[in-house]
Amino acid sequence: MRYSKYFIPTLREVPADAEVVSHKLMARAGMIKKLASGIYSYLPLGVVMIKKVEEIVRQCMNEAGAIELVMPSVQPAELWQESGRWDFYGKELLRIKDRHNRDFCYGPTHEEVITDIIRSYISSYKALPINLYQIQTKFRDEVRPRFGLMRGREFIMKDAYSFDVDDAGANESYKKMYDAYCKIFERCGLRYKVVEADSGAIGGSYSHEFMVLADTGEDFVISCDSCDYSANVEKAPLKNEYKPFAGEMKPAEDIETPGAKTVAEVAEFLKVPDAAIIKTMVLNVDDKIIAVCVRGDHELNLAKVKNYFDASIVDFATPAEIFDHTGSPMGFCGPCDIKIPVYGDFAVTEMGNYCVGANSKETHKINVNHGRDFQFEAVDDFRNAEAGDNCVACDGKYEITKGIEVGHIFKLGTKYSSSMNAMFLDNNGKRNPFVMGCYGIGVTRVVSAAIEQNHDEKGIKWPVHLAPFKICVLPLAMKDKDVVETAENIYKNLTDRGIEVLLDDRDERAGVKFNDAELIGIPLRVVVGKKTLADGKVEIGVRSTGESSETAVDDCCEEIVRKLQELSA
Ligand code: 9G3
Repeated sequence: MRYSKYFIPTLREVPADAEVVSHKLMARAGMIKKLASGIYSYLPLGVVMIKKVEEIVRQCMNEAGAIELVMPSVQPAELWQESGRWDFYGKELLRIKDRHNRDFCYGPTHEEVITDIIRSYISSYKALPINLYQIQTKFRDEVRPRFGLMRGREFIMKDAYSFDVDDAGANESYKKMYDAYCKIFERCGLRYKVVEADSGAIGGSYSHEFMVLADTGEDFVISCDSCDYSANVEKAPLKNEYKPFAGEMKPAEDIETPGAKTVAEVAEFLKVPDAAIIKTMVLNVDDKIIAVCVRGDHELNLAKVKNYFDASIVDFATPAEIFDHTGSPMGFCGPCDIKIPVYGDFAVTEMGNYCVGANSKETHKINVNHGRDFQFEAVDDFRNAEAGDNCVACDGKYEITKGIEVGHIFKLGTKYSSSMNAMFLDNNGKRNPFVMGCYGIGVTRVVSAAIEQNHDEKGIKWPVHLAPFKICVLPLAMKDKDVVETAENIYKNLTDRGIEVLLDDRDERAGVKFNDAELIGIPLRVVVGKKTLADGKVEIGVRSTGESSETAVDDCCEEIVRKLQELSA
């Protein structure tokens, strides 16, 4: 490709709203351009990268026996009303009306559409299992889109759906996708971890997330330092290894704590550690108001609360709900003398003589003890796991790393087939709902994640197999006939070998050409300058190591092919 005939609008400056390096570099390297919040145009270099990831995904999905189709991005409300999800989702579901004033949504996912397709054509177990997938644009109206393509509102997803006769079959389909995903991320050259995940609102018996390890990841991955257990922090379970408090219970006492509200402020005021305070969170669990107590230095895990109560919606209670049910203003809730059931995280069982909110403004109770001053309905695992916690699977310790979720696979059970009456006749002639699985990969997010893992201060450092161009040829003096002719010959020689080459034939200074080549991350460069050419030589530079060497013009193509093979190993 000739730079002068292509379109790579590189930028010196970083867009103001770019916070993470992949967003900064994709904007500066002329790969994306923001149209609106969370909505991006994929410029030519961005499209090349997206197609490379799609190609890897397509190959592995086809090898796993999945079949490609494409479903519409605009979906009729009727299907979502059948599945019961039309009223379940809030503002995240972008709803639109057509000219006849009929309700539609811009597809955030396609369980309803694929189930409607299957129920129209498949009615016998003989046609199962089947796995259909698409690579398609999705829209989710995220409340805070950020980090460029990492968390956009419009994005490209590969979503696959499997249909089996029973749970055993569904497990096989799930395993095939699990293995295909490992192959996909290996071929993308990504360092990733598979973690047990919380299957969230869509039910199903289990799910796994594929996490690319990167500091800018928004998800927290808990992994054991001894065994290979790892899980999303939403799911990572904790052992109940706490001994009940057996110390002497001191008399409880209300004390004024003016100006102290947060755990840190109260701990400071009372000169006690955070761990000697209990936080009482008032929650709305499917419209039931309850309280959950966790130790002051721990974090409540809402996903665990939701799973414990098998609830659809769990949220923090509003100030009004808190006042109605505890008589307390926000921030002073405590477990004593309130009309709602109180639950506790395992860790609070070994606490005694601790401090809690007194359910009145700027007042706390000290030397409180459960069993005497209030009762727990139950204690269970309600907090986030942390680094240093004991692993549930062995006697190792948990570690915590940040990850970018690039893939998520779920067993769905019959959630959609039952609600949408998608049935097949089994080998006894009995009607059964399909047993489903669904499998997503964030294609545009994979491009961001690859840059998060492959960059330096000069720009992107594409691994060879992902690079949009393997080599760039940089003639430094566009007015010098020898320089231009030599560069053209090298460009032609390499292109004729089927290698993706970018010839920077712009009439620009050397520095501009070097900077752009480094910014867009091309693995190898061939510099054709007057001085070295006078000795019949050109210079070959390696992006990943910064090393460069001079080579005779006649040998340079062989040398480049050798270096490419070296880098691809
Ligand atoms: C919605 C909106 C947002 C959503 C969903 C529905 C996430 C929704 C879960 C999934 C599960 C799998 C197939 C591919 C892999 C993931 N966010 N999910 O269902 F209406 Cl607004 O999408 N779907």
